Amino acid sequence: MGSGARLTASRSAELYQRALELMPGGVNSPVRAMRAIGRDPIFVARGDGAELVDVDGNRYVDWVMSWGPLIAGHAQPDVVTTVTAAARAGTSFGAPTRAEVDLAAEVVQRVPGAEMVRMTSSGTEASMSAIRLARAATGRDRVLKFAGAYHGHVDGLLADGGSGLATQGIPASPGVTAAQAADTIVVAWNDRAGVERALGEHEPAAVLCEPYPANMGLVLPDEGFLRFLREATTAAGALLVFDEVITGFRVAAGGAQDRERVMPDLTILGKVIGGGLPAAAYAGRRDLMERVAPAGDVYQAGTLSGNPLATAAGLATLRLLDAAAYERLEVLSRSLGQGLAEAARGAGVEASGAWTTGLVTLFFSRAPVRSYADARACDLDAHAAFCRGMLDRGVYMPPSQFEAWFPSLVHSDAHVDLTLEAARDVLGELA
Ligand code: HOZ
Repeated sequence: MGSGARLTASRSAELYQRALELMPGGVNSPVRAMRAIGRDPIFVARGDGAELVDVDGNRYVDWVMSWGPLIAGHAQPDVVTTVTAAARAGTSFGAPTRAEVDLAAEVVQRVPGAEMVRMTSSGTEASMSAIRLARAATGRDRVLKFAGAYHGHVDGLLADGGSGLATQGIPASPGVTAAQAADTIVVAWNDRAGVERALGEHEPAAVLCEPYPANMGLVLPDEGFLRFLREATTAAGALLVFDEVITGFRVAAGGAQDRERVMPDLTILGKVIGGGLPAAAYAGRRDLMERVAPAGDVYQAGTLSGNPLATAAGLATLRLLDAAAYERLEVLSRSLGQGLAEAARGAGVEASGAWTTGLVTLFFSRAPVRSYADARACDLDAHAAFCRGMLDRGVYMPPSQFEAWFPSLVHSDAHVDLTLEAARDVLGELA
């Protein structure tokens, strides 16, 4: 690690060649591939706090942090100890455990809109299940989502999706039926008139949004937009569903709904709730959640839901997230977000920064980014060159303009300084 270092990659290259023969694109999730920045993926050997070591022995400051779960860092000692103890007691039972009750209680205590919780293994499952519940509760089929938002790879929610779909330029995936596509209404983020129109024309079961969209880069809501969504959905008889897979327990103890004081009917959670192991959940109003089987008739299930290792990791992580932790995360995120924007300005590169507690993006666009269309208009070649240069200097940032950086509690001021020094260097070359 260190500014100016050039990396070796022979073991990564060798593994990638083998992987290409065995797995589509050589990876198990497209966002890992690094095709959008014109290079091969880096194979990781281990994580250490806020740093990654690859199979060639190169060390990086990690700003991806497994795409969000690792708010407490790689191999955090409390998490490792708790998970190890849980594993010794058995890795899965298919029967209820005390840890599930404890984790559900933590969620209900922290997340304002969560009166009851159902755990799943992935955010995709949680999104799919929340939508099923919204449809059952309202007797309506359609769902309104926003362009550039990503809610996992649920068939009907892939339209105009952010994250890997945006990175690969896939506007609508083959394999989604016409009926599923027809039930999805897509509106531009921050477009009040578009939402009003769609609510009137389509009578959706739910408006589904990431309250702070972070799968097209971080695109914060305009002032009052979330409150507008709350009022407009109530008036239209639709549910408001917040996908807080990324923002949950990250931007504040109770997620974006806590920060913005806007209460959704249902909330989708993931990433931090599993502390780096596979766990997610959906939660919400008691009257809605009691429709879920076996309390009610809306079926949803999972062999590994509430898995003892994942619940142990989630609980250990949540217990580290006190008020001081969020203060630290805010200061760190501001230093990084503002520092990157200043570095771009200093180098004369057209860029605009976006940041909130625990999330940062540098858009290669002169104008502030308010929508997916704005994000797509960024200079993607410049972003790719920036990213390659940062990797060469030991900074592992998201290899896509359509993803956010994930500051954590274990990033130090020195990590930020090293990152900004590398950024000034690379941006200077780009200019
Ligand atoms: N949702 C994550 C970032 N946008 C990435 C998960 C994945 O697709 O692998």
